[in-house]
Amino acid sequence: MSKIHIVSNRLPLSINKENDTFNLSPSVGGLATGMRSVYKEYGGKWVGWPGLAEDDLTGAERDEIDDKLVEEDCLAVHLTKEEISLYYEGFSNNVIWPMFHYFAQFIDYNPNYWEAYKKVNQKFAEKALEIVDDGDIVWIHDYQLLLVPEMIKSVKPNVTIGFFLHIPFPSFEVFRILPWRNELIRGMLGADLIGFHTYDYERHFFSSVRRLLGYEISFNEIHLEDRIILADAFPMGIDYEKFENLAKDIAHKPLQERSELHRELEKYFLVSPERKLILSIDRLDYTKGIPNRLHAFEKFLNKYPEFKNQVSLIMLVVPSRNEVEQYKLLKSEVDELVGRINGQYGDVNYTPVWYFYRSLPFENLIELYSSSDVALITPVRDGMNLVAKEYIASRVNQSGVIIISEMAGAVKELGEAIIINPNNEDEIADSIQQALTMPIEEQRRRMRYLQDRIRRYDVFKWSGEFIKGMKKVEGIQRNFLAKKITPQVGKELTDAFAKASKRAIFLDYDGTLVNFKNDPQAASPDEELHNLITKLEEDEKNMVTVISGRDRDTLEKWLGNHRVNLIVEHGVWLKKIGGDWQMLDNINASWKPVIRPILENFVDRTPGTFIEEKNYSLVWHYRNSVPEQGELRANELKDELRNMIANHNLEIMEGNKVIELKAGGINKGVAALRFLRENEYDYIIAIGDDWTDEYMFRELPETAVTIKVGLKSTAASYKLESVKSVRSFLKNLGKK
Ligand code: GDG
Repeated sequence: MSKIHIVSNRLPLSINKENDTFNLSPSVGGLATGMRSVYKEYGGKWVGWPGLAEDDLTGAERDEIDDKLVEEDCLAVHLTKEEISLYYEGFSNNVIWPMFHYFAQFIDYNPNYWEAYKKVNQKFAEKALEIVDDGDIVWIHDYQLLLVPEMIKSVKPNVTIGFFLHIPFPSFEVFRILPWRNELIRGMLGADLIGFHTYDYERHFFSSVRRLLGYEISFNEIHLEDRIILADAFPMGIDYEKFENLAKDIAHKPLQERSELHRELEKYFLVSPERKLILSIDRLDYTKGIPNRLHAFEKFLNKYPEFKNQVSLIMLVVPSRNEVEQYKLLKSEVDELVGRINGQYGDVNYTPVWYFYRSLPFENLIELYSSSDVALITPVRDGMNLVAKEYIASRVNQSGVIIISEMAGAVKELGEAIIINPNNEDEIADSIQQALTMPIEEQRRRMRYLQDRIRRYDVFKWSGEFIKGMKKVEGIQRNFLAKKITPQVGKELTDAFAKASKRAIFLDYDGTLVNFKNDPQAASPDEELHNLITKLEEDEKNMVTVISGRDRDTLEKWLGNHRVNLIVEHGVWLKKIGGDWQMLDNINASWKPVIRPILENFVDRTPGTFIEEKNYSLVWHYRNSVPEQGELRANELKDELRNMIANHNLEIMEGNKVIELKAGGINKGVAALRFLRENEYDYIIAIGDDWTDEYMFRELPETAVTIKVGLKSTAASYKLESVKSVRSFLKNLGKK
């Protein structure tokens, strides 16, 4: 069984020094809980930073920590203070964090951060490579390690890599601002499966992949030169039972055993049974919408004065990144707002906002969840938000209402919650009133649905689904690679070629012999290609035919000096070696003036597109358009032409970023067969990349060697990944 290893910025253990020895204790976070079950079950290791600066440790202390971690199947990546400051606090938290949460104004474009980020990502990758074997699975987590997938893949291509992003992926218009955007995307594309919390983050990622790197995406598959990658949404869950069980225990605890916090909460309700509590829990972060929440609560008290003395907001704010300027400013803003509200609306018996600026033990957290009537979650951006799910799991009597921001990933699964826009204070104030007055039957009805859903898709299901995804992508890649010409198969093909005495060689041009260029006229043959063709044509046993959708003049100009046959415009024209151009069929072009204005209209409406006119066809090129718009317009165009093609006996051919209209019944398959009828061949080989070549692959006799360039599904018997691999394959044939 293949092992599954985890790589994340932090190891799932906290290290404390007591009496000169180091003790490890497990972290309680959701990721640690979910992943611990995974790497233990699959016999893998966890690679990450232990949380202490390397410069604060002696060599012996470092070894002691490493040994203790090994017992827990963990491997430490040690970081110096400088690395922590530049890679973690710098690039991760002052560049990626604000950027991915749409706070571009807070980005610190410090090139030293980027250099450190690359270096430390390399350290993580190297540590992982120490333990990863071919066939293993590696699951990498989060925004601190975006470059690690590629760093591992480039060294060990036979390892399956999963990457999960815990924060949002921003829209392309925001992501493009980053100077290092291409490198980051390339880093992520080292993975075989890329997971996001929601489909929206996934589609933003696709859009950046398309626009920055030009890769094709069909459904949720990204087609790289030599691999297929899957991306998908996996909304992260929580350890539901842990919260539910502890909440049940707390509910049944005798009074004298309850914690101090719990007793304080009970006292609050003793004043009047009508009293209610609203709860919020988050790290002190500008993404969490803490000031928005306070403003809205103030508005609520002002608008609904009957709730004064009856409702308090408990705000647990966990200190975070307190050295950073924005966080310091936020802290003062929150302190001031809390002071203002308590000053204005409070009295000796009533505190409107209970403000805890610290973190609390897990048990207290559950006490807060169980005692609060409403959870008020108002982030301006949040990848998921587990607090919402934890509140649901802790409501064992099924009362309670969630108010949640539409900007939190969790909202997609919480349709029964009250959903608000975090910038709309009036709406939040009214929602608080609605939540506080919601009849208990209604609360239970909603809570039951929420609990069913969150219980089902818990953190174990989440990790299980992600692992299933990694295995699925392994299968897809195996299928796609099944037809790939391995060195062994390549040798068999060239040996058979060597034995043959008369060989017909059909070669498509664009995407097969040369790479696509933005300007089709710029794809002329280079010296290597000329030499390659010369080598093939010199052998009397070979009959080389370049079979292309190109027009006559271009191919004649580029290849006219070679001893090759040319079939162009997908089979309309043939020029045999030493002969003149002849038309293979009697075709008319009277339809062109009717169709051309339609294509022109599409050119006008779609920047970057243009028309190419051949003798017997018209082509609309959209390679240079905005990719999504190009695809959309291509579909519109096909729709619009569908009615006209029957009347004119035309055919629509969809090539690589082109839509071509030409007379029906003519294609590369028909042309190749007709050509073969004139002579006997004992070896036929055809190589092509797009679906116009599929006609050829289907029509040729079964004994023909048909080769598709690229990874898409095909009728051909074999596949080569790229133009480069076609050239080296042909070079080997040329030696025979
Ligand atoms: C990132 C994304 C995404 C909070 N205070 C205390 C405490 N907590 C625990 C909560 C909860 C966790 O911290 C916070 O989880 P979130 O999901 O709200 O946020 P981030 O930590 O920023 O996480 C986020 C998440 O990754 C998972 O993918 O949801 O969007 O930003 O579990 O219970 N725990 C204890 N005491 C506290 O005072 N013990």
